[in-house]
This record gives sequence, C-alpha cells and structure tokens, in this order.
Amino acid sequence: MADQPQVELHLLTLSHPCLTAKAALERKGIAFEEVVLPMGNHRDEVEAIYGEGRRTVPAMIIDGEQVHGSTAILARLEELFPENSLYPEGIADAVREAELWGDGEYQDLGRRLPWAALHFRPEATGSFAGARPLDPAGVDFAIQTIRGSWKLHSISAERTAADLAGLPAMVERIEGFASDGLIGGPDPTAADLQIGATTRILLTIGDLEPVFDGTTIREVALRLFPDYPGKIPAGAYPAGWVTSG
Ligand SMILES: N[C@@H](CCC(=O)N[C@@H](CS)C(=O)NCC(=O)O)C(=O)O
Repeated sequence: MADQPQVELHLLTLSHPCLTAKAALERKGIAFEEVVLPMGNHRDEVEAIYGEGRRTVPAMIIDGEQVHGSTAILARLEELFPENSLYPEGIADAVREAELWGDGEYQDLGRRLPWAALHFRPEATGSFAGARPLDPAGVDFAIQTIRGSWKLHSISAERTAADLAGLPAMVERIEGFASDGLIGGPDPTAADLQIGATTRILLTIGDLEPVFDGTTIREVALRLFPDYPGKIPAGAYPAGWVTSG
C-alpha cells in the first residue's frame, strides 16, 4: 500500500452513511481521526469546513483534499488505494450502480423509519445510547427530540405506512444484488458497505425482523456492523403497516 495519508473523517456516531465511510477506511487499512460532530449543529460546522451547500456527514479530509458524501469518499479511496478493492474487476460497474441505488431512497428509510417507530415507543430511544428504557422524564425529553426529527425528515404517519409498504420490494431488489454476486461475498464491496449500513439501522426495529429474516443483506449487515446499538421492540408500528412481501 502507498504511504499512510493524513485523514480526518467528520461524522455523527449513529449515522449510517458514516458507518459506510468508516468501514471503507478500515477495509483499506487507513488510520484516520474521527471528528464526531454534535447532532443538530453539525450542518453549520460541516458547511464552515467544506463550503456552501455541503451540510451533511460523512465528509473527509485526506492529505488536505476535501471529499464530501459517502459515495464520493468510497470512490476516492478506491482511486488512491486500489488494494482490497470495493469495486472488484468484472462487476465494478454493477457494484457502483447498486451502491448508488443504496445511497438514494433506501438510505433515506434509515433516517425515517427508526424515528417513525420511536414515536410509538419513545422509551426505547435510550437504547441508541446503550441505556435502559427511559424513565418518564426521559420519555418527555425523547418525545421532543422525536417530534423534531419528524419535522426535519418530513415524516408523517402516511409516509411511514407508504415506506413500510415499499420495503419488501426493496429487500427483494437487494436479494437480486446478492444473486448477481454484488453483495454477500467474503470481501465487502461498496454496495455491501452502503446497503449493509442502512440495513443495520433498520434491524434495530423489531417490527422489521420478518422482512429481513433469512436474507443475505441481514447477514451482511450484522457481520460488517456488529456493534450498532439500539432496539425498538416489535409492536411499535400500528398493526398491518408492516408486510413481509
Ligand atoms: N447521501 C448522503 C447523505 C448524507 C446525509 O444525509 N447525512 C445525514 C446524517 S445520516 C446528515 O448529515 N444530515 C444532515 C442534513 O440533512 O441536514 C451520503 O451518503 O453522504
């Protein structure tokens, strides 16, 4: 491998695209400094460093070069450090296409569905910080945070029901990626890292267990991201909203 670069990764601890970027750096064997930003204020901080309009994490500075966004980070790491390829020869274009699909609507589900479920089980919010179910004062605080998140991510009951109704078709598509050899192999691809991270977050929602039961992406998500916290017990969403295809 080339000389070790100087790398700073700006992130939020529980963010799934940040898990993707971290896992890519680890897979490439690159040491990096994690700069954990405070949730909520991170947008302004990212913009101050990376420039106007760049308000999301992950974002990376590698030997002075700024790279913003998970897919851009993975692509740049691959260019600089081709070893342990994330886009293996022969399937590189298909992996990239699957990764980009994973960076779209599926990644957004990872931002909406946990907050949507927590609305119905606010006491479970503490589990994302490794804590026990919250006491009543904690639940009051969590409810405020959850309301803020519904607003920020434009979550509504109608949208949640639609997201849940669309999920089995997405999982079927992901299993198609597995059949095509784009995910699920022993060496993670960019598609594994991108789609696996979102899936890992969705697996914190007990109601979604039947949707992922027996799938390749469930195994990938738990293998690549074993230590993600959080558990929202089954029975959160209203009956009938979750279908398993
Ligand atoms: N598709 C982008 C999405 C990044 C993204 O939306 N990150 C969230 C955290 S999961 C964020 O920073 N959101 C702040 C905002 O939307 O203002 C990527 O993969 O880098």
